[in-house]
Amino acid sequence: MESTVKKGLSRRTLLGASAGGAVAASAFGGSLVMGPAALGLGVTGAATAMSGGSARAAGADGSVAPSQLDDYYGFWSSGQTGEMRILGIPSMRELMRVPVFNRCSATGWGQTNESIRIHQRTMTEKTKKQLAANGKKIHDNGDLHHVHMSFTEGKYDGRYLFMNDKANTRVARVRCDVMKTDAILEIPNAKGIHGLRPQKWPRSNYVFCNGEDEAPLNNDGSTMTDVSTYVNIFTAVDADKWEVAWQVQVSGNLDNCDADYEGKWAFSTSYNSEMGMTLEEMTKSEMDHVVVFNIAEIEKAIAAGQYEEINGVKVLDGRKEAKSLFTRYIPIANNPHGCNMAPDKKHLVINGKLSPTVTVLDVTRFDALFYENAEPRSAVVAEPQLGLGPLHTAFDGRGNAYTSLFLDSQVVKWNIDEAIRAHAGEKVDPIKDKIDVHYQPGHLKTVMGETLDATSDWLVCLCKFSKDRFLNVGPLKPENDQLIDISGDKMVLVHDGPTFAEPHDAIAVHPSIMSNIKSVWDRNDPMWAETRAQAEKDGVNIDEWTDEVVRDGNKVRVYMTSVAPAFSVESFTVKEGDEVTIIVTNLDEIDDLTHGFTMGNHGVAMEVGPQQTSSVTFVAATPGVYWYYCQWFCHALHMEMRGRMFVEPKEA
Ligand code: CUK
Ligand code: CUA
Ligand code: CA
Repeated sequence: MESTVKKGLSRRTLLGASAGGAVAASAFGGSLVMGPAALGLGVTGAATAMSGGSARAAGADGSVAPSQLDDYYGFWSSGQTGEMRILGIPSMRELMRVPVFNRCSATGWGQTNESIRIHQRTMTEKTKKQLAANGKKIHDNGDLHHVHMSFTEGKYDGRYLFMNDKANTRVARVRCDVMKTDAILEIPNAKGIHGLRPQKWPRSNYVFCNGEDEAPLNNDGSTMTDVSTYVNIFTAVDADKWEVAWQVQVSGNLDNCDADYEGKWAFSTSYNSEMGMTLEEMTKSEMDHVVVFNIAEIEKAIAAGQYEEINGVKVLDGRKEAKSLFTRYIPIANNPHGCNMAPDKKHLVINGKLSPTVTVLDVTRFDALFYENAEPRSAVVAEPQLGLGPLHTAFDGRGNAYTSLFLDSQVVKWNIDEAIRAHAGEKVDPIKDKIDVHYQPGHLKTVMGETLDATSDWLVCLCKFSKDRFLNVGPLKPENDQLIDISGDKMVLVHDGPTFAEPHDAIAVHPSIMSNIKSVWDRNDPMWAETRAQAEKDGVNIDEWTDEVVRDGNKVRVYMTSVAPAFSVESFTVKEGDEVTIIVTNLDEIDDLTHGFTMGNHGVAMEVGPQQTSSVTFVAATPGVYWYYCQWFCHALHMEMRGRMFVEPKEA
C-alpha cells in the first residue's frame, strides 16, 4: 500500500481498492479515481467490512495516513459551544478551533483587549446596560449554527467566513488569512439571528440574516403580551463594512435562508406564519411560506429614502399587508425548515420537516410572482415525497440532491430533473438511493455543493444523536458527523466522527481556495492597531525588544517581548488594586512558534502567535508574589519561561 501511495495513486482509489483487495488497486492502476460503489461494493459490503473489524477498516473509514494532508478543509459550526471548528475531510480530524462568540481559555479570546474591542465595537447601549447589570463587559457565549464562506461570482473566494449567534442576536466574520474573528455585529431590531447566507453574485456584498424570534420593535416592556405588536426582521449586513445595510419587516417568522446565483433574490423559510406563541399555534395552519426578497426593489427604495430609520437602521415594510414590491410569499406545506439553492443556478429546494416532501422552486419564475394577480405557487416545479422529516438538502455536481430525513434517520439521494418530470406526470422515480445514518440527521454537506464548484466526492451528514455508536461517556453524548462516499451510484458510509455540542452545519472547501492563509502574523496587522496606538503614546516601540513599565495613575502598562524561551521582563511591581495591562509581542518568526502569557491566580491567559501582539487587562489582586508563565510548550526551556509580578499592599 505504502508504495502505491508514492506512485501517485489517490487515497480515494485506495479506499476503493482496500475494499476490493490490493489486487484491484493494481488492476485499476493510478489513472482513475473510483468509489467503492463503482468497484461493485454496495452499502452492505462496506458495513460488513467495517463491523467485521477487518484489517482494511482503517483504509475504508476515510482516514488519511500520518503526515498526509486532507483533500478538503471543513469549516464546522459548533452550535452552543459558540466557536468555529476546522476539520480535515475525509479524515475528519479536528485541525483547529476558532473562538468566535465563546470565551476561550487557551487563546484568551473574550478576554484580551483586542478581542473585547471587536466584541464591543457594535454593541448597543441596551446590551451594555444588560451586561453591566451582570458584571460583564461582553457576552461570552453564543449559539453558532451556520458558517458560510464569502463568494465571488458563485464560488468561494477564501476571504472570509461568516456566522450567526442565535443566542445573542449577533453575526461574526472570521478572516481566512489568520483564521481569527475580526468583526462581530449585534443586529438591532431583530431577535435571534438563525439562518445566515452570503450573497453569491456578483460577490458577497451582503450577508443575509434571519431573525427567528418575534418581539415588539421597541422591546422596552411597554407592550409584551400583545402579539399584534410583534415584528420579524430580515437583515442584510454589508459584508465589507460589517454594519447593517438595511432591514425588511416580514409577516411570520424566519428560519433558514439562501440566495440565488444572479444576485436578484434572497429567500427564507418561515415555520410560524401563524404568529403562534405555543407549539399548538405554530403548527396550526396547513401551509406556512417562503419569503422571496427582491434585492433590486429593496435597494431602489433604500436609495430613494423610502425607509423608516429605527434604532439607527434603515427598515422597509415587506409584510403581506404592505403590498410592497420588496417581498412575495410562496405558500409551502406546514413548518418547512432548510432552504437550499442548487448549483444548477435554477432550483431552490425547501425542506418539508412536518411534511414528507421537499418543494422545488424554479427561481427563474420569481419575476412573474411580482406580476398582478400572479399565482403564488406558480414557481413550484416539483414536490417529491422523500420520507419523514426532511430538514436539509445538499447537491452534487451531477444534478442530484441529498436530503436528510430526521425522523427516518436516513439520507435520500434523488435527481432534481427526474423529480420535475415526475411532477409533470412522467412515470419516473426520482429517488436513487437511501442510506441509514446514525441518528436523526440535521444538515448535510457535499464538497462545495453550495457553489458553482459542486463536486460529487464526499457527503458529510451531521447527526444529532449518536446513542450507541461510541463508548458511553455519560448522559451527555457526542453528536455523530458521518462521512459518506457519494462518488458512485450508491452512497457508502465510511466514517463516524464524534463532535461536541453541537455542530449544526459545515462546509467543505478545496485547499486551492485557501491560498492566502498565513503561518506568521504581519507586524502591521490591524488586529492590534489600537494597542499599537497606545504604545506610541507611551513612547514604546512594540516592534522591537521592549521591557517598559509605564505608570499612569493607578493604571500600569507592562510592555514585554517574548523570544523562546524568555520574556523580556523577568519581574515587575504594582500595587494592590492597580489596573494592570500586559502587552506582549512575540518576536519569534518561526512557523508554529506560539507563546502564551498566563498570570497565575488572576484568571488571565492569552495566545501570542509568531509576530503577534496581544494584550490583556486585569486588576492586581491581594498583595503577594504571582508567577506568570508561557502556557504554549515552545522550547526545551519552556518551563523556565516565566517571571514574577510583585503586588505591594495599597498603603506600602
Ligand atoms: S438549523 Cu440546525 S439542523 Cu439552525 Cu441550520 Cu437545521
Ligand atoms: Cu514560550 Cu512556552
Ligand atoms: Ca406553522
